Amino acid sequence: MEHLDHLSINSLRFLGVDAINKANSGHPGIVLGAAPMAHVLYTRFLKAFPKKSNWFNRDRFILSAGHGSMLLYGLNHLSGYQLTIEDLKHFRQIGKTPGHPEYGHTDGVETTSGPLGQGISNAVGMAIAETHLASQFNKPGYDVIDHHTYVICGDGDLQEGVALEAISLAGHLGLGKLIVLFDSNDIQLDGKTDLAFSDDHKKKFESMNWHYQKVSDGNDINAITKAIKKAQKSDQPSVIEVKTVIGYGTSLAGTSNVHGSPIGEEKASELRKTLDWPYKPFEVPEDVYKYYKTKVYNRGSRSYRKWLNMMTEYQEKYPTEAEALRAFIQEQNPLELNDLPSFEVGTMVATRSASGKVLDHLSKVYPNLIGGSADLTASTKAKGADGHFSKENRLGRNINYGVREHAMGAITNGLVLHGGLKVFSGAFFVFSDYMKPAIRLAALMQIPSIFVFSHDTIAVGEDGPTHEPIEQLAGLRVIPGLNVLRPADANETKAAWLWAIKQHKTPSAIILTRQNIKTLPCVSMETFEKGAYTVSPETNRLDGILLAAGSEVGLAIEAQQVLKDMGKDVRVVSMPSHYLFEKQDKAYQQSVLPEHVKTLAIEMGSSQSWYKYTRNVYGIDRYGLSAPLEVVIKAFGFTKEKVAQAFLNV
Ligand SMILES: Cc1ncc(C[n+]2csc(CCOP(=O)(O)OP(=O)(O)O)c2C)c(N)n1
Ligand SMILES: [Mg+2]
Repeated sequence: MEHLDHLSINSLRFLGVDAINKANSGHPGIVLGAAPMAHVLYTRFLKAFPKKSNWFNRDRFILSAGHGSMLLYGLNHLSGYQLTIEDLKHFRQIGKTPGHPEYGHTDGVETTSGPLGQGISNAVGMAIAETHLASQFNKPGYDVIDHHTYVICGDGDLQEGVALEAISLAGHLGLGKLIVLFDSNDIQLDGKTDLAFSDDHKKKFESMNWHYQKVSDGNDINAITKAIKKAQKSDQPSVIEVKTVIGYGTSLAGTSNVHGSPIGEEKASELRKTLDWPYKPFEVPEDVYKYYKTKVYNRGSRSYRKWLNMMTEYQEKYPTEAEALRAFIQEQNPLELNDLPSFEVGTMVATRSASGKVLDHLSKVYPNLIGGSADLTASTKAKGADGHFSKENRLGRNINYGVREHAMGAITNGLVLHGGLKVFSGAFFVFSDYMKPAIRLAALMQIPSIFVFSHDTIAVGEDGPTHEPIEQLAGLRVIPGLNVLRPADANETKAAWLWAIKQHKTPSAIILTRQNIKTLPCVSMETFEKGAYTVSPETNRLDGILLAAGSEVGLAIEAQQVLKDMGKDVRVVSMPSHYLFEKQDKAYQQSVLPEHVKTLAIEMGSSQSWYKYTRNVYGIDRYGLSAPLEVVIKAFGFTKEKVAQAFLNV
């Protein structure tokens, strides 16, 4: 091994060991074992310019095994990202080096990883984004979008269902520029992987249309180099299983004891002897900094400049495309509510159908809008334009996810994280449970993924309780930073989409009906954005308020009439978004929902999320029924008479 490679790899190892010791917390095992492959990747392959960490055509690198965060921080520190040695000394303290890598928090971190399986699935989204954008923009001699997506993952990542879903789809789609380095050390948290795992990785990957290679010695950097070169030539996504030793060099090597606890001062001293490392904690030989400066930073700088020059020529030769690419990257939003199709008041339209129509329109306005459903396109109407995205048609903007909801969520996030695209997914609302970890990460990362869900209540009907959401609305509404939009009709659906598509930092879940519901007068965007508003006012005297969302708004308006006939003058408030309503000032909130006015919240789902607005909730806190929807709705008492009675009973 070259002296400088050797020195660099051990720098990474000791930065990890010492930072983890100082924090008295962290995962040294993977840092010690996987440092050589990470070093090879950065110094010999990665095309990234740390000074411009958001350079659009950079290679993406995802440490899916996010518990190895100190490896990433070490690499990024050496490479010249905004990450100082002081930051490393504050590993796992409030600051730039949190326990697991956090997107938007630390320079050079491409995604938040740590929940195993998510990172590698995000990477599949990034690789889809790359091939799609390349097909939209590249011209002969001008490969303006041309980068790899690299991943380091561990045994745990590959045991997760989400990863398998994503890997299977990546193979099917032939994402040749996705290259996964698998830190295969046969150890995980609880012990040897064979406690719970006996798959044949080679057979498994090959059967999923991946290019598989094995490197039998994780310290053999030339073998790793050769394998990456070979992987780059493959049309299939590639996995390189690199056999490593967890906790390499320590007396705990090869055991799970070194997976997730600091090795301590004593063992660190022993390791210094074993690896012949005379340096103090956090001391990095100057030659290593110089080496990374030459191999990563300067090489990246040259690639970046080359790309800028290419873009200048591209701009001259293909001004329209260059302008379109700029618009993609800058996330421009040309649209207003009036630009979208309108829905006639009084017509009966399912909001999923309205959503489908709006989406078709949006696809025309936004040539960078891409997405698809998990084998439910016909039901969710969440379908992208320009045909199916496939090996043969990289221009297709409809992604067929198959029945892989969890990967769909994570891939959606990866597509968004790549940049340049607006991205949606579609599923039955009840199966949002299958996507929850990815939705949570979108919220945590503050990225504008759009999750479309249809079949929102017990009104699903015949399919019965397995398919009828109850607790899902409450569950999603408590995710911090996620805007759950439950439009009351076709026109609110339009507004919901417009809101979602204009976001830069907020993910949205748009919750839609299966059944037809009455179209209400069009709400202005300004009013909609307040999250709740009076959709049908009291006539003279405010005897009370019916507060609802989604299909129950129409029901509340009918109940308002029943109450009127009984001499009660009530207001109906539509609340499509708790999230947006919470952002309004007290004065507005109180103008819509004045205190001390009898208020009944109505929702065909868990009562849980309404108690902050009223003590009186007409909800459903049990599972549904299988029968025609009118029967189910009636059985649960969601008729205008029953709702009116419930109000009177309060
Ligand atoms: C979804 C999820 N489940 C559990 C964990 C906790 N966890 C972190 S690392 C790990 C073991 C992973 O094993 P492996 O990928 O082989 O890492 P190694 O022990 O080799 O470092 C577990 C269970 C997690 N981070 N994410
Ligand atoms: Mg392992």
